[in-house]
Amino acid sequence: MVNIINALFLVVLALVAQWHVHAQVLVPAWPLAVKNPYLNTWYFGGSKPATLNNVWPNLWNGSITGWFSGVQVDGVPYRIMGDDSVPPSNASTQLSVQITPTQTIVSVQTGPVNITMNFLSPITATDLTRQSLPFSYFSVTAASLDGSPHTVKVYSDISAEWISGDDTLIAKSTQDIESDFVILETSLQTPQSFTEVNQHTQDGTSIYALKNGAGVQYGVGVDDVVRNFAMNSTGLQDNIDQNISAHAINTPFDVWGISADLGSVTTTSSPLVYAIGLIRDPAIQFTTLSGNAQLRSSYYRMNFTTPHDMVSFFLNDFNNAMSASKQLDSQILNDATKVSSSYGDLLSLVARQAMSAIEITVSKNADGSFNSSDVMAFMKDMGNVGAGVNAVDVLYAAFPMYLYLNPALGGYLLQPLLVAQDTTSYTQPYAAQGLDANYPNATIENVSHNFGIEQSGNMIIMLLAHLQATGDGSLVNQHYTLIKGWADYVVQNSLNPGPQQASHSDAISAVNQTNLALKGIIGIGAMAKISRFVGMNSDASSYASTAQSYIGQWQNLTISQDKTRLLTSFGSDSSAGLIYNLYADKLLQLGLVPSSVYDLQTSYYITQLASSKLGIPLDTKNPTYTRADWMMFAAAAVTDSSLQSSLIALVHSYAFTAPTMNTPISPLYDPTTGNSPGGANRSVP
Ligand SMILES: *[C@@H]1O[C@H](CO)[C@@H](O)[C@H](O)[C@H]1NC(C)=O
Ligand SMILES: *[C@@H]1O[C@H](CO)[C@@H](O)[C@H](O)[C@H]1NC(C)=O
Ligand SMILES: *[C@@H]1O[C@H](CO)[C@@H](O)[C@H](O)[C@H]1NC(C)=O
Ligand SMILES: *[C@@H]1O[C@H](CO)[C@@H](O)[C@H](O)[C@H]1NC(C)=O
Ligand SMILES: *[C@@H]1O[C@H](CO)[C@@H](O)[C@H](O)[C@H]1NC(C)=O
Ligand SMILES: *[C@@H]1O[C@H](CO)[C@@H](O)[C@H](O)[C@H]1NC(C)=O
Ligand SMILES: *[C@@H]1O[C@H](CO)[C@@H](O)[C@H](O)[C@H]1NC(C)=O
Ligand SMILES: *[C@@H]1O[C@H](CO)[C@@H](O)[C@H](O)[C@H]1NC(C)=O
Ligand SMILES: *[C@@H]1O[C@H](CO)[C@@H](O)[C@H](O)[C@H]1NC(C)=O
Ligand SMILES: *[C@@H]1O[C@H](CO)[C@@H](O)[C@H](O)[C@H]1NC(C)=O
Ligand SMILES: *[C@@H]1O[C@H](CO)[C@@H](O)[C@H](O)[C@H]1NC(C)=O
Ligand SMILES: CC(=O)N[C@H]1CO[C@H](CO)[C@@H](O)[C@@H]1O
Repeated sequence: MVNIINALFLVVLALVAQWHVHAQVLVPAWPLAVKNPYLNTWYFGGSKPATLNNVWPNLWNGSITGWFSGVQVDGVPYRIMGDDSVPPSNASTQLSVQITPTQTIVSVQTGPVNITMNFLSPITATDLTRQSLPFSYFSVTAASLDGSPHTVKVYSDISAEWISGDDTLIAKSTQDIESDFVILETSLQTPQSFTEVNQHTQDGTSIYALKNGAGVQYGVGVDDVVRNFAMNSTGLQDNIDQNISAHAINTPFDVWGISADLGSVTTTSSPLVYAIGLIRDPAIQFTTLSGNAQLRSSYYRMNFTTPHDMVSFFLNDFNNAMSASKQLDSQILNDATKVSSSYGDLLSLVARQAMSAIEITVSKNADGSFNSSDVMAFMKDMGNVGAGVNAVDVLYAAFPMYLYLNPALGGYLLQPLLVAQDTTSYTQPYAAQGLDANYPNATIENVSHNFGIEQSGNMIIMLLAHLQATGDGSLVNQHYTLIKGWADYVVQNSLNPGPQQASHSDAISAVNQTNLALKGIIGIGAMAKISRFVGMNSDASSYASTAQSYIGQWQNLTISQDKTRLLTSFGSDSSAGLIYNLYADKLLQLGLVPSSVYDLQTSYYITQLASSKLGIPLDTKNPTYTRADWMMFAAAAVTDSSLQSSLIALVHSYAFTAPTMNTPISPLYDPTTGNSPGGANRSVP
């Protein structure tokens, strides 16, 4: 077990060590409220980042999610977030930005005080209620710079851009104002179930909330009007504009704002904490080949049903969430630093990205109660990297993160794929690529494709990784025959993959890819262990000896004639590249691949370092193309720790020093320029 985790660390935990404390961090984008596929708002930076008070935050995909904040210090207004020239305000000066796995912290100077904004999206992978709750924290503290107290008033609002990708639609406003909380809610006047426009959900309700108390006021209405009131001496009037549903979201833009008068402050004793949420129910429509469409709810719905329940729990949980998040941040960064100094930075950037791609759900029984033993998780394809919902090759890339944080999550992600294919109506001999492409609809399709070895190998490898990390044999016991069918398929095809392709986005068209063949062979070795676990001993022996025989033949076909490296195509002695699937042999501790092979490929990567700016190509025939996730897998499978650090450092350079993009980082990039093909591809690295 310990060794498995160590192998994982190589992949998951290598990316940061020093915390970034700079006036500006050079990364493509910083996570702000990044909790699930639809509550996924970032600050887009890029190579010449503007300060947070000169830009609008964006949904991951690049459309504005209006979010404005300002303060009044001794009555003087300062804008601290958002790009609106109304109301007029004095310039605040951005002092520092710090990113940890769960927090993004921005400090600004507003005249005689420092204001610190903390954007916290907690990661609680073993607490499914908290993890699935679609809320993030935005908290604000103030500290006087001259030692004297100053009056501080904080204001913040969101627009209805959070609830629709089409701003010509009409929103409506509801609110729940009670003695304990101010809760402002917005949804489309006519929600459209399970529908997306520009990657936004069209059936959600956004929530902006603050604890109520002395000095707390709210206002809903036209942006300039509400912000003017909030930032001048009149203040918000607890007014809800009754005209919101008389016009489109953008004519004019309305905002939902809440202010708090902190009084005279030297140093705030506790932060002012806003909750920002985007709730939907049901969350996922899961459709099997029988046509049966199951409506599934987010896991947290078993605990909370009303916005008041959710907000009350979430805001009262802030101190606990903050201390647990700080603890997780330091655990991740400590583990990462043991691997390489630049690993922690990368994890700080991608931890929320990886966790926010998934939603954890439960089904309902016939009587309407929840079935708490039917947990399934669904991953949205966020950027064309894989193929669809629970894209099997994207799960494979992200799996180490889930194994590290809570391996049961991996099982919840595999479960719908297994259930959907374990029927007589699914007749492909290999595993499906995913559950179609129409998130939040998860639909199995009985279609043929060219990724049979890739996806079957991925499924078997992930099933064994999950089994080893959890000891939970329920998936492999229940679906043994299905999984064995995939194993038999890779037995038949791995040594002759022909035109089959590896992961959807590898963009290698060569025939007989050795890295793909290796995945199939490792899949056979993994199946031997699964068979042994379920007591099918003759299957186990047969798969084990096949895997042994194949790996010998594979070596003969894959080692270059001059014995300097592994080829990327059988029989093509000029081919070279990343053989990243070696990682699976390490992860599963199969010991299938001889150490001489690791050493050989390690020495090849060493020869490539001098000419590599940001990475090594997946295949040297396509020198403008590599993937950050596969670079990390390759790094995890080398036998030289200094090479390992160097490979991780290349990915770090791609992410941190050459941001040519301003969207959340994509795993696909040009290893010389850092550009992303198509400019937009992004998914869980
Ligand atoms: C956003 O999604 C659309 C498809 O809905 C796609 O065409 C576009 O490239 C994406 N943009 C980014 C920045 O990911
Ligand atoms: C103000 O912020 C800067 C940058 O984060 C920090 O160095 C300084 O100590 C802060 N001052 C106070 C009084 O908090
Ligand atoms: C504050 O702004 C509102 C909206 O523009 C305006 O009606 C009000 O008169 C302003 N109050 C002061 C004191 O300027
Ligand atoms: C309500 O909105 C409509 C459409 O934008 C506008 O014509 C009308 O003047 C507004 N009424 C009020 C009272 O603001
Ligand atoms: C949710 O409800 C379950 C069952 O009542 C309880 O054990 C769990 O602690 C609750 N979780 C939270 C975060 O309140
Ligand atoms: C709840 O889900 C489990 C797992 O899918 C299933 O075995 C069980 O039959 C379900 N319970 C009910 C009452 O449907
Ligand atoms: C599944 O698709 C294959 C073609 O890929 C087809 O031959 C087969 O009949 C389909 N199975 C069912 C049950 O529809
Ligand atoms: C999901 O299915 C529903 C029908 O049940 C449909 O209205 C909706 O457009 C689908 N969503 C997507 C993203 O295709
Ligand atoms: C793929 O490799 C196998 C085994 O070496 C060989 O028999 C087959 O001809 C190759 N296929 C192609 C298209 O090169
Ligand atoms: C590999 O090639 C060598 C030399 O041709 C041969 O002796 C050996 O049997 C081959 N091994 C396998 C497993 O095919
Ligand atoms: C990257 O995304 C673009 C569009 O956003 C798409 O055209 C291109 O095919 C994608 N590349 C890959 C390798 O998926
Ligand atoms: C828009 C605004 O309030 N501007 C103020 C900026 O600060 C100076 C003095 O500190 C004021 O004179 C301006 O009115």
